[in-house]
Amino acid sequence: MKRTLSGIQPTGIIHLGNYFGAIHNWLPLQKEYECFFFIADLHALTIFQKPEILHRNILDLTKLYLAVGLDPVKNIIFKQSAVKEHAELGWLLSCVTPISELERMTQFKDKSTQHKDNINAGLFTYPCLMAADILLYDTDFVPVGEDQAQHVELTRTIAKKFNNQYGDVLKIPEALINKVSARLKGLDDPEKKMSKSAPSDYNYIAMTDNPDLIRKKIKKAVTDSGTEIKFTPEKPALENLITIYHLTTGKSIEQIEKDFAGKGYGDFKKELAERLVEFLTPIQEKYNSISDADVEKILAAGAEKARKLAQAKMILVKQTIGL
Ligand code: ATP
Ligand code: LTN
Repeated sequence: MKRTLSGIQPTGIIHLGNYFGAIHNWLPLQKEYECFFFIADLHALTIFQKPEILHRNILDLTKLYLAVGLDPVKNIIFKQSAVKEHAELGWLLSCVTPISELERMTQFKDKSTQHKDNINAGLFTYPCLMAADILLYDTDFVPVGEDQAQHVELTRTIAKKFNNQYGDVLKIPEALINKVSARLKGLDDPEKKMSKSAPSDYNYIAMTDNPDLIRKKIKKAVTDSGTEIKFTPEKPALENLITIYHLTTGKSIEQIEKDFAGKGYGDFKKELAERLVEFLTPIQEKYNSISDADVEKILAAGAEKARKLAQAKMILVKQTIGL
């Protein structure tokens, strides 16, 4: 059976961009593949995290994985830091990764501009650890949003280089990117991606936002000039909102344009907010019904399964390189 693997950093509340860009695309994969979904807590440390908040975020992100329908029995759901082979392989891979490749990474450039006071070595070698996450499990497919495509590409480069140097031990993975949801934009700025670390809460709809807040945020979302509900790059803000409507309801873009023919932005936004409330309410109910103890148990069981596979792979890798 082919394998897929993906992870998200527990750095705050997950928003619609994370959901549709990543997790939503994981759901159908559960039927077809052996899936690994993990919490990238080691990666989160590349930006300073308050310990008690990090711990809470790890539990909450796992809860969200479960609430949206990732099955902990069928899939391996775990925390990266619980399987020490990730860090171990990360080191080995850093020894074949050219600095010049790491310097090209847009995420490194963005994050080191955003966090000028903490440009640490981990932020720079982040892609080596991400490559280890992927290569440790002989992953075939990596479902991510567009912003992670460059890291998956570098993973392929690192794996090929390693294989050239030592022999064929690492499987070359492929990114899976859903074109429609690859990059949702900020509600307050359609030029930038929707982001957890945006300066304003009005940039995103969090998966845990309550109905009133969702209505308020959609009402405040920037719109373009004109009044017609039309999906066009000339109206980037509206294009983003129509994409969210499409992803939330499953309605085609053409159908949405038809449904709102002759209506204005106000009507459209009101409807969009209600559809989002309908979509998020059952997820939030499920989320609130899961206890921390349940989450801890699931993470422990997942780590145990992941660890077995990771240990076997590391034995092979270490033998190959003469350790
Ligand atoms: P931060 O703002 O802290 O960088 P983030 O919101 O970009 O965080 P990540 O944890 O880096 O979130 O990403 C988790 C997953 O969500 C990744 O697969 C990423 O590609 C995807 N993703 C993040 N933002 C978006 C977005 N705006 N549109 C589509 N996918 C996204
Ligand atoms: N870099 C990713 C998180 C991540 C990941 C991975 C995704 C860490 N390791 C391995 C896919 C596969 C992010 O910021 N979302």
